[in-house]
Amino acid sequence: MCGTCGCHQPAEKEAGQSQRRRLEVDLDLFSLNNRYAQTNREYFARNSLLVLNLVSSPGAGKTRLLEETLKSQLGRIEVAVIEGDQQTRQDANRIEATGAHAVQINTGTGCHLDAHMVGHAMEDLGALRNGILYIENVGNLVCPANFDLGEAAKVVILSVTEGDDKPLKYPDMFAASRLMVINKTDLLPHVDFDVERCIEYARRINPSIEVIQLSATTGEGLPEWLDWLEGEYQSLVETRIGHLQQELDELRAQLEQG
Ligand SMILES: Nc1nc2c(ncn2[C@@H]2O[C@H](COP(=O)(O)OP(=O)(O)OP(=O)(O)O)[C@@H](O)[C@H]2O)c(=O)[nH]1
Ligand SMILES: [Mg+2]
Repeated sequence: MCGTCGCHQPAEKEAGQSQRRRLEVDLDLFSLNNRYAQTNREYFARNSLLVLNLVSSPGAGKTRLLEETLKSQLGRIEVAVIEGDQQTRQDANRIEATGAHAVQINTGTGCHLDAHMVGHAMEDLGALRNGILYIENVGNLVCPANFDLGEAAKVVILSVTEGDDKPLKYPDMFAASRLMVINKTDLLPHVDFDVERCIEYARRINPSIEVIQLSATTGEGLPEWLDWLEGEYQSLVETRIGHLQQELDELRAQLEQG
């Protein structure tokens, strides 16, 4: 049962005052989260960090994809990972085995990370700037959709063993994501998963969602994912340079006037 977002509540059975009270609590929770998310976003922008929130069902391959990604990026790009799981530090250990810095957050009964938890985790990653921060959210295709962590984008990972109907059944997550990664394509010959149908469903929910198909295990499709990441990082750097240039121009103008 979720201890924090109230997603376990049978809302349709509630009525009158208790339903209104529940709505007020939810609104408070989301507005508080949004304030922390905004603080995180400003911190990430000041430190030129591209922050991606990886969301999926349990076992879709988030950690495996991160392991392969980090092997390719370490030494070229500053990277770090925040790991969210209910229990254990198994995923953080896997990430650290690649040589990357990882911070594990255990949510206990909670079914998602929130912006406050991420802000605290940043205290352990204080030296990280000018790079990419990956946040692996708790494996859950429902609640993480509703919580802004201050990230640049959510990336939903769907593995072909889960069924091609997931975008229609869990629309909030696909609506909230910029990119859908279809993982475990090496298993396509063995499962009943129609890639085109899945993409059509996802775009019915979110017409602008981007799609990359890959297998984290065989490496097929991985270059496209790495190019996407580096493209996102490059545009963040260019935006940051633009802002700094603007600040410099304003300062120069002030000095010339005074
Ligand atoms: N065949 C195949 N297996 C994969 C692929 N990617 C991941 N796996 C396997 O799927 C299982 C789950 O992978 P994880 O990376 O632990 O999944 P996760 O999304 O991080 O799981 P949670 O953190 O528990 O939500 C592991 O046995 C992986 O080796 C893939 O592309 N192909
Ligand atoms: Mg994992």
